Amino acid sequence: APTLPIVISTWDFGIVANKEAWKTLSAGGRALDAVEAGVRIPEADMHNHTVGRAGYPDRDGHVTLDACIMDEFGNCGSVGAIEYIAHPISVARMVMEKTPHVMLVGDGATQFAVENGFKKEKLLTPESEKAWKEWLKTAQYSPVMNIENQQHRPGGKYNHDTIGMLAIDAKGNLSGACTTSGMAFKMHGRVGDSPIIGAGLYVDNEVGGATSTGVGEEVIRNVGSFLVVELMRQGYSPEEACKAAVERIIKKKPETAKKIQVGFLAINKKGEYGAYAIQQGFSFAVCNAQKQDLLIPGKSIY
Ligand code: SD4
Repeated sequence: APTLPIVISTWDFGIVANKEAWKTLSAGGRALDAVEAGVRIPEADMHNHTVGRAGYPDRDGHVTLDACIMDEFGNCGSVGAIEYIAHPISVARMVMEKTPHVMLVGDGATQFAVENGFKKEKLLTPESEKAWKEWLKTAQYSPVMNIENQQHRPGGKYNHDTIGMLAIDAKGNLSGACTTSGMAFKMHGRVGDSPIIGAGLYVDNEVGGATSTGVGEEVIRNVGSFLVVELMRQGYSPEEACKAAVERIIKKKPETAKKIQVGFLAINKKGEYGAYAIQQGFSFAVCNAQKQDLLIPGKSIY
C-alpha cells in the first residue's frame, strides 16, 4: 500500500491543492487541517470557474457556493448556496465546530460567516459575468462533461466543477472536504451533492472516505459517497467500490447517464485509493512521500 500520510483529490487542479495539504500532513498535522487548507487553493483561484471566487453564477447571475467537511470523529459541517463568501469550506468547518448544527444555507449561512469575521465580497468576476450573459442568449442548461479539466487545458471551455479531497494523516486519521460553485447556470437556490454529507462526501475513520464530482443530482439520488464507503466496508477495493457506485447510477437512469459525467474517488484506511467515472476524462491527483504530483486518469464505463 502507498505510504501514509497521503492526500488525494479530484481533477487536474488536485495537484496544487494536494501540495498545500501536504505542508500540513508532512509536518505531522491533522488531516482535517490539511484538507481545509488544500481545497482553499482552488477556491481562491481566479482562473478556476468552478470553485469559490470566480465561480460561474446561476441563471440569475448569483454566484452561490456549496461545501462540506468531515473529520475522523464523524463530525461534519456544511454550507449550501452561500453567497459573497470566498471560502465556503472554512465556513463549513466553523458550522461543524461552533454550532449545534450540520448545515446552514443561503442568507443564514452568509450571515453566520459575516458574524464570524469572514469578508463579504462580490464573487462574480467580469469574465464570469460575460460568460453568463453569453449563456443567457440561448439559456440552454446542458452541463459540459469534464469541464473541470477542459478549462485548464489548451482550448478548454468553462462551465462548472468541484474539488473533493481525502487525506490520511501520520496518526492514520481520515478527513475529507468538498467545495464547488456547482453546475454553472443552475436554477437560483439549487444545491448539488457537494455539501450533502453522504452524497458529495463521506468519511468513516474505521473504513475510508469517498467524494464525488459531476452532475450532483444523480449522486444525491444514489447517496453516492456513502455507498462507496459502505461497499469498502464490505470488502470492495476503493476502485471496485467507485465502479459499483457508478454502475448504480447508470442502472437507475441509463439514458441520463449516457449524457452526463459523474466520478467517484475513494481511499481506504490502508491508504489504497481508486476512482471510477461514467465517462472518460476524469482525473485525480495523489500526493504522499513517494510521489508529490502524481496525476492519474480515472477509469470509466464508457
Ligand atoms: C454539483 N457535483 O454541484 C457538483 C458539480 C461538480 O465538478 O462536481 N463539478 O452537482
